[in-house]
Amino acid sequence: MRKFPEDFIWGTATSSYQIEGAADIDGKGPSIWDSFCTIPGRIAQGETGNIACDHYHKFKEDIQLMKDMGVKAYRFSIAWARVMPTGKGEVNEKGIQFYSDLIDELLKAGIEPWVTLYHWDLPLALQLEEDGWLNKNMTDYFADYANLCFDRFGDRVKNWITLNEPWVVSILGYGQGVFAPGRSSNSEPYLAAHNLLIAHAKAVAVYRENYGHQEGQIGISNNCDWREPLTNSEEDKQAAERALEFFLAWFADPVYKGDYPEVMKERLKERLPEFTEEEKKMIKGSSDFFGLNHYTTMYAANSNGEQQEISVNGNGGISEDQDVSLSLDKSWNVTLMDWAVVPWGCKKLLKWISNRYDQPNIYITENGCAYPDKLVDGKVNDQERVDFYQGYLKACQEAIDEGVQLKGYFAWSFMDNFEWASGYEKRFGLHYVDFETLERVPKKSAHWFKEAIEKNSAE
Ligand code: GBH
Repeated sequence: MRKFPEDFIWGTATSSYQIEGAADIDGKGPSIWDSFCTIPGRIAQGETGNIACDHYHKFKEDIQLMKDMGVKAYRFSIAWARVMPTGKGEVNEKGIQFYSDLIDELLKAGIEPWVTLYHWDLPLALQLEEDGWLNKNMTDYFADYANLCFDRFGDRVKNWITLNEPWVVSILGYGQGVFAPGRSSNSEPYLAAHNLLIAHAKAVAVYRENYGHQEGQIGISNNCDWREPLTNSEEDKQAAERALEFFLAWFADPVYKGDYPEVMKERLKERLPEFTEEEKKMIKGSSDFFGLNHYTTMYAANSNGEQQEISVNGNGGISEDQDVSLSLDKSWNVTLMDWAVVPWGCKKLLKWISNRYDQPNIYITENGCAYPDKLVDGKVNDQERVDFYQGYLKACQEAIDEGVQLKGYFAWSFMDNFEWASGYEKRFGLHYVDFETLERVPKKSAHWFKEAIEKNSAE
């Protein structure tokens, strides 16, 4: 049996707004997601994260379930507005206490905390008073907030992720408007992304300058789906490459090479902001590892100027800027999100990253799938999810065999939760959650994952 490296990190992941609930208790301030969910028509069935999985009150039970699964690491995010209700200045000690207790409980269970500072739930005050990520001031507020987290939790937290998926924040939040703050523009995504990158780099600088003695690692998690050329034509190959550059290199090139990809500069002209020389220096090298969230694959073809409609599903960016049209293969299985299950796309993406960025240490900080799970006689037989994980993890093993420095893998998600604009219908969990009783039940996939961890293999 082929095994993962000895020190491979097996983990599972969640985010604050999707699981915590307790949206306005113990001094928490409102976030842009609290506000976005109140707008009619934005969220399926008008759902909200007000209660979600009530993890705020059930975290000990949840950590016990993680321990039962044998995970070595747990990736969660801090709700900025829980620790800083208006996003700046005043600190909410009860919020600090919650995360402090969570971290202590994890360490007691032998589980390493991997903490994301920003998984989309911006304090509402920063949106209303500062215009959110369109304002450069945000970069300093974020660095101050990061400083607070390093100061209070860094004695125990050794793995930090500044931002989760700035692509989603920019494209879905400022381009397509399907996520908070719900803006639609063809230039704002590039400005929001620019400020997000600078905010990330400032937080990393704070960590490295003031918290070196904590001896942790810090990085950013970007999402990218694989783009496979539709045909062997040179045009389609270039289209697929271009799509990956607009998707991932948009964020990763600044971090690894110090600037945006040429193709984006050429095509976007003045819509793409420029980094100052000082900013370039600060951003280059600002990630100790390559955090990757990966879900699916699509074919890419040169669209020859034929404009694709902007998909509300998130199609890899603003398509007319890329001049790429995307499609699926009819033979591919799809999940409940209509995302295709293509394990070889994961392997190809890992190799693409490895080649382009000189073999960085990579952690897959999210990978997973939604299916219409049913609880029957106290059990959930989610064989499709077992197959999904087995397929993707085998692809990871192949990538490692071919030289990719993949150091860990976090399954999304630990439990069913608030799936943003899709509400609670789309279940991504290894644990089933009954949203009436809030009872948690390990699915078949949780049992399978436990065995894979024990064997240190997906075979
Ligand atoms: C992650 O984002 C989030 O970090 C997490 O909070 C969320 O719960 C989880 O995914 C599941 O959605 O329509 O075929 O073009 C996922 C980012 C970007 C992945 C868009 C899929 C669209 C595929 N997603 N991409 S397609």
